[in-house]
Amino acid sequence: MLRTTSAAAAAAAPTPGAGRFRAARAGFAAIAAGALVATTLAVTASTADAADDANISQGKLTDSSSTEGGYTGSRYAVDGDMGTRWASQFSDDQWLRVDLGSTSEIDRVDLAWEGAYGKKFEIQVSDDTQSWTTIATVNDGTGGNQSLDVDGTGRYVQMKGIERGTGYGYSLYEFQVFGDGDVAEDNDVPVFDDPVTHREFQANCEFSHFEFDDPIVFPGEDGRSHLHTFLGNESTDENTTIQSLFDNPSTTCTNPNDHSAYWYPTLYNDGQPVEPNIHQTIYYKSGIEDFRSVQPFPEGLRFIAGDMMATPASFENAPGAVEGYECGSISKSWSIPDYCDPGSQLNIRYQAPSCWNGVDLDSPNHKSHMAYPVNGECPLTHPVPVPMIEFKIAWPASGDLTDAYLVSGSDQSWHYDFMNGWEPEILDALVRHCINGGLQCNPQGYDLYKPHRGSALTADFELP
Ligand SMILES: [Ca+2]
Repeated sequence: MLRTTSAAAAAAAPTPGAGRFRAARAGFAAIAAGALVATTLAVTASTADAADDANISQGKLTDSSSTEGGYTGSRYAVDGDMGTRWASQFSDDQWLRVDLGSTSEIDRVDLAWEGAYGKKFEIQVSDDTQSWTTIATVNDGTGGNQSLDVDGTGRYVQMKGIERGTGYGYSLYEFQVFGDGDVAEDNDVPVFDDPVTHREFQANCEFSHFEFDDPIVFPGEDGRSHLHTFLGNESTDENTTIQSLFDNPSTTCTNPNDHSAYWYPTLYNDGQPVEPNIHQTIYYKSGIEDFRSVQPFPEGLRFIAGDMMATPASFENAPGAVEGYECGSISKSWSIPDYCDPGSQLNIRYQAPSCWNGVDLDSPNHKSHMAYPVNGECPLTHPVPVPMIEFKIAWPASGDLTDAYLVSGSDQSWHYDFMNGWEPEILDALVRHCINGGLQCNPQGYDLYKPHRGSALTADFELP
């Protein structure tokens, strides 16, 4: 269920596929001799001991001080393609960095320079991108293909330019780090150069139905619950199970592959349930700083976000609190406003816990198998980062709301329930492309502001 890392796969049993990413020293020389028009690296057959001298930079995440322009981003220096290159702007103090994914032993760095080469530069390693150790210094480089024997350990490796060899910048066709570490699979997390402002996609769903049911808290007990408002899977009732979500896949969500059930206590106004017959936004985001490590929900995961027993103080200070209630010009209201401008919507934004304990799909209180991140990281007790759901629920409620209330109790009793019914490969594609890829995606997995990054899914919400 969990996406295995390339490290585990490569270390356990090198496969012919993994071997495609292992360019031996001889392979690199062959490329040089074959001129720079070659489009892929020569490869050697995979062998059991290849990991001692594997190319552990190819396909990994990269960063750089600058790029010269289009199609010269840092990722082109680790794409295994001698027809593509990274190029910096035209000044001395530039760097190219690769994130090996985990701390690795490094014993060689090969550089394939374009005409814009580094005369003086250093190879440095780091485990945090803050403190760097120099493991090679070149003072009289002449460009071309350079192979540097080194002895270092670190997660990040960089070429730090000191003095350029020409009036241009620094440009590398390939920057290859060899050693004992993880070898990327070609379906690993995408590499990209864009500044990251978001790491999310929207899984918007419309109102489906009201029921006095709760398949998580009162499974099998018809009419046992207070009134719930259901979004997503149209079959959800007291008998809903993970299996039934897939047996009855019809959904009000934009993406037809999202068979998940989402529900929350119904809002009443003037004694009547308020049907949220307007657009509902459900974000799937990264709740942690290292958005590249977020994994899809495991199949069958279900949980409750929020606290029915919350006090005004605990509601406001809850880790899931975002804006509280909003309407018109009112925001960060920790109770339902008494009055909202006519025509405005009543909204509430609330975030779910996004760290899973890696074991339990549910727990007795339906919460303790999940946790909120602490200081941007998942705690050791709940080490698996999964998407952070953020409900932005909207009700068509405005004007006088003095008689509006949540059926669960106080205004601070806001909570919601989730049962994962995503088609696994579709959720996986959206998480990789949009969350791991640092995008702001629509339900199709497309970032309107970064069209060059493409779309995770087709217009029919299928895999490309
Ligand atoms: Ca390249």
